[in-house]
Amino acid sequence: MSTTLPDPPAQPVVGDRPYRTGKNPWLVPLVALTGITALGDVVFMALIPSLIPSLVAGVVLTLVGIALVRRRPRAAVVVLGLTSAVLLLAGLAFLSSHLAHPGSPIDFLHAVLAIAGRALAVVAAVGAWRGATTSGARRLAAAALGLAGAAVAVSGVATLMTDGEAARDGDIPVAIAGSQFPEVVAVEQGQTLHLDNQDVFRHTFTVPDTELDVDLPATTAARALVDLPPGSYDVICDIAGHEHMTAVLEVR
Ligand SMILES: [Cu+2]
Repeated sequence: MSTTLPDPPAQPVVGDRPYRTGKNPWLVPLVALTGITALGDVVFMALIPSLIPSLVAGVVLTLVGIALVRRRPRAAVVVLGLTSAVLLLAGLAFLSSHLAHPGSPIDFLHAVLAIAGRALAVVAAVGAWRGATTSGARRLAAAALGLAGAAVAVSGVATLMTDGEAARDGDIPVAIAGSQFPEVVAVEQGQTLHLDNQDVFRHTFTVPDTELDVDLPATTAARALVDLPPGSYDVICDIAGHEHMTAVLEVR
């Protein structure tokens, strides 16, 4: 007489490795990278303040992916990996302009997080999908930490190095704070504005289709001659996500 043991429960297998939450070393960095990147997007939108549709969609998909990790790890890897890849490609052009202006600590840190965080998340998703080795996951985590440290250092140094132009007698003071211009800026032709950006983001003071286009890194000031014919001009901030920043420039 013999007893037969029941078959062990089947495990989904990717490559030659068991594919389970507890066993796949890439799921933790994948969740951490996508979670931190999504949190960065939320903080960034709260600070601007403005909702950016693609980032909102990314945050929602990231939450869905993280919620799926325990029960449906393969689906979670697909959702988190694809969301990171699409947002990375979609955001490159817009984010690279922020990388080129490290004088704005918030914009710069967000750009680093959005580009590097998403690139590393895509790597983690590929690693999780293929069930790659633990040492690879550790190297990825080390790379992410090193990058974050370097980004903070560059941003801090760049911020310390930026300074503003002091106002001179006769300048018209224009304070930019809370991502808002004064509603109306009134000057006489030939007068000079003293534009004081008090925010921790970059702004511009731009009158479209004219020479008046001043770049204002975070917490800096700049003087700008108004050499426009008398009239009423729309002023904008030419930064993506700052479309709500408008003013009227009255030139007499
Ligand atoms: Cu702005």
